[in-house]
Amino acid sequence: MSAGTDTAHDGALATPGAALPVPLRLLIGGAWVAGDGAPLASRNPARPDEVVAEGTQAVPADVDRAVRAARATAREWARTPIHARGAVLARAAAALEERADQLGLELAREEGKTLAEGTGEVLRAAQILRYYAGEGDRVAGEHFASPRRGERILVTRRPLGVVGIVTPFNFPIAIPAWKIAPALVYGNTVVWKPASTVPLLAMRLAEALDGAGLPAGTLNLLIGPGALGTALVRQPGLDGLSFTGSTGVGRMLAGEAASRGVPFQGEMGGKNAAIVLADADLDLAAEQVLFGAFRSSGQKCTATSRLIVADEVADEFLALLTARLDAWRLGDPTDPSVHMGPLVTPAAAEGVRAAIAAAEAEGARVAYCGPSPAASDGGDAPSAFVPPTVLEVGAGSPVGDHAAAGERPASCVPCGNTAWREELFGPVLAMRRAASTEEAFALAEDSEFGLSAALFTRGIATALEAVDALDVGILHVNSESAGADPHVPFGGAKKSGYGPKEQGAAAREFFTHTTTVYLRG
Ligand code: UN1
Repeated sequence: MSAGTDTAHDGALATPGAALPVPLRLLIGGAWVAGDGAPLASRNPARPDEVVAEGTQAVPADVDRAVRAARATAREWARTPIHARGAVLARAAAALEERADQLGLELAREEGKTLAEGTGEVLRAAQILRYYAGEGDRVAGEHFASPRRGERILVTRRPLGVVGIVTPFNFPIAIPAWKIAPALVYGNTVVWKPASTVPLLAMRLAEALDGAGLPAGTLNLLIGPGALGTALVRQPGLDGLSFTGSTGVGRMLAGEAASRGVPFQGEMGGKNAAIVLADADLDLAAEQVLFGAFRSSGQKCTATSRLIVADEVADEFLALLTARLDAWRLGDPTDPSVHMGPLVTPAAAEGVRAAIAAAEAEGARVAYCGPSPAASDGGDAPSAFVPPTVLEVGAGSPVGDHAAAGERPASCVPCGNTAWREELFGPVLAMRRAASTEEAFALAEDSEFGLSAALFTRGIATALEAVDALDVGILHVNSESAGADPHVPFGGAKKSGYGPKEQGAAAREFFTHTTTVYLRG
């Protein structure tokens, strides 16, 4: 439990639903403190006038303080029995479960996803904490025979030490939980920099862990701009960095980490395809493509952003999808009847609108564009809402520079359209038609990313063929491309990921290293 508080923050999980804006604090060395940096206001993207939380940001010098605090407690935490470390996570999970409705509301207000998704995410974070809370009961290392008499060889695990965690806005509590929980349970101490657009939910997770009895300095929370992440990776005292976010920032941090010999784990972009074949249950496929593409306004790295449909069912499938989209309500995400809220900020929405315009200028056909929601109470301020949009690309689109282009059937020609290539992180689905299963798989592979894919078919042989044909980290057969369970590996192939995968036993590969012990009596 933290001590040395220099503000009114008592380290307990505050009661959400209290008057807005909630005051923000950083957690450094066990003290909840105001930052010395610029003021920060976290606004409700559905109601630009509503400030959800406010405070002051950390400055680069705080990174140094936080890393020192994490270093000071690293040895003691590493030697704390893993079951005791897990017990802290279990208590934090219970605290989140108890307040799931209130925290879910705060999440919807701060990030813009629906109340149901927000509450579900809080419960998911608790589930992740519980999974890692049980790590002490699982296999801790390996035991090999020795070629020499009287000797055994053990492979044991050690924590890295002080790890940096940099997390994105789109899962403000679940992604931090799935990095911080394994980091802590394997005996690391943590300096965490969340996206500055979702500081309230970050503070809530840190409060739950702090209130559950983490020793001072074991988890440090720095709220502030991206420059803090760069300062973190440049800290000489840092022993590892786990990042989820944009490809550009991820590659920059990976380069910095590599130049310092610091292990790096990166979960970056996705341009995930849903492939609907002629033998699919089209109604099920339409439901799942809708969820994959438009839940959370498409702001998931696992979102379905490309749709590949077999020629013979393409029009029928589009009609089914469009009918569902017609019943899809946009609006204030805290209204339980709403299916889709705004993007995280008006600026993010502007970027997606510009990309749609670029895609159209490049020849994309608008197959569907939902109605824009009525102007919110933000007056003339730019809206954070973007309606669900389906763009058919292909025939008329500029063709990318691809060596194999000349050898492929026409429909398989790599497509250079912005909506097909770039991760837009919004409710935009780029569609192409395929003349055969082989073409459909080739189109799915026409991306530098390889995070997830969804295949809709009734054919088991086709599904098995997809396992070999698609270079992705996650393959869904007859379900949407998003989603992840805490006990199995999560991460991408190709340029979607870097370093060991996340979650389940895979997380151990990043957050620990091995010691091989040659043991003679
Ligand atoms: C999910 O699909 O439920 O940033 C999780 C992201 C991913 C997490 C996806 N790292 O969207």
